[in-house]
Amino acid sequence: MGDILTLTQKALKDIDESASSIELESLRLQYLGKKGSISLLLQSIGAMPLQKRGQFGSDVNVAKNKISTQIQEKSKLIKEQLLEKKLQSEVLDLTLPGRKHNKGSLHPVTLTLNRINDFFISLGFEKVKGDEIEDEYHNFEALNIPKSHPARAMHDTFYFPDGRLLRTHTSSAQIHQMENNEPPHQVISPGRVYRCDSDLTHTPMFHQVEGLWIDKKITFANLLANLELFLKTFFEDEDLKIRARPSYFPFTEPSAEIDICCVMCEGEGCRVCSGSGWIEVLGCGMVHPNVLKMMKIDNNKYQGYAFGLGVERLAMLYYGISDLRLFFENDLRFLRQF
Ligand code: 2NL
Repeated sequence: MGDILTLTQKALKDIDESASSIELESLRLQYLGKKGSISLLLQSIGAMPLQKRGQFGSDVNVAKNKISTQIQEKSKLIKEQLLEKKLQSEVLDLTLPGRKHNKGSLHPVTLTLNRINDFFISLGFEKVKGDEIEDEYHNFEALNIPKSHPARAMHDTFYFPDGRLLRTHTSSAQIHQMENNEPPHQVISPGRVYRCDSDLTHTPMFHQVEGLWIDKKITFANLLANLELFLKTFFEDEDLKIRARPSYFPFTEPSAEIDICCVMCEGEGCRVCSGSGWIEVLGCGMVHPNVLKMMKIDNNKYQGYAFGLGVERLAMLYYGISDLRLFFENDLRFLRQF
């Protein structure tokens, strides 16, 4: 009996002091295994007097259960401690700010194009896109630009070997519109145009919006009123002063150029307006009778206006950007501001 008590106490102490699952497993084998201390005690039962066997067997079983329970509990404890340690070493700082995603934004030229389009769409214009590759007829002839015209010279137009070309203005889209539809026509044609020209104020590709409104009663007064409202809306200035100067384009007669009172100096005269107080922003006029004839439009019944504007130029004036090249460099320090 004393042996059992001593053995049990030793076992419980060993289990208590064990520090790992491996150690604990070897203790289990040592005490409860086939050749372990408890088994040896049970085997010794055969050499005992009969009347002592019952009590002894029951005492050994009690000891066995105690040790077994203690091992299970210790095993659980060790696993819990291990998990706790792991959790502490893998700690997550939930207050750490996450990595920021950079949101994309629209290019200032796109933003400007959208604002121009939205205005004319609100007046009832429809958008026509057209192709960037055109033939000479749609880019020049149909617009009353004769073969001798300087705009057709090789240094202004990008030609393909087969005689086609990169459109030099978006009017060609409006020519297609008139060819394929009956009047009235009320369209704008925004898009890329190309000129073989590159310096501080010119890029080989730039964006244009042209407008065309042909109907039975469209007059020069409509042209001026619509463009004045456009410019006041675009520059967000109800009191914006504009003026029309007589000009010349082969495809309009009469023709005019529209100036706005300088947005930088308000007419005082500065570097932006070359001291004049005025800035040219678009060209326009009444569609030339020759163009109407080529489009098989009866010019006794129909007449209309047309205009063209450069998008980069308007974007520079609106945002106060002084260098055209910024639009084409894609420097994020510039683009992030929009
Ligand atoms: C400018 C001048 C202009 C037009 C474009 C046009 C189109 C057709 C018929 C007649 Cl289909 N005209 N477009 C008219 C006058 C001026 O553009 O300075 N653009 C940047």
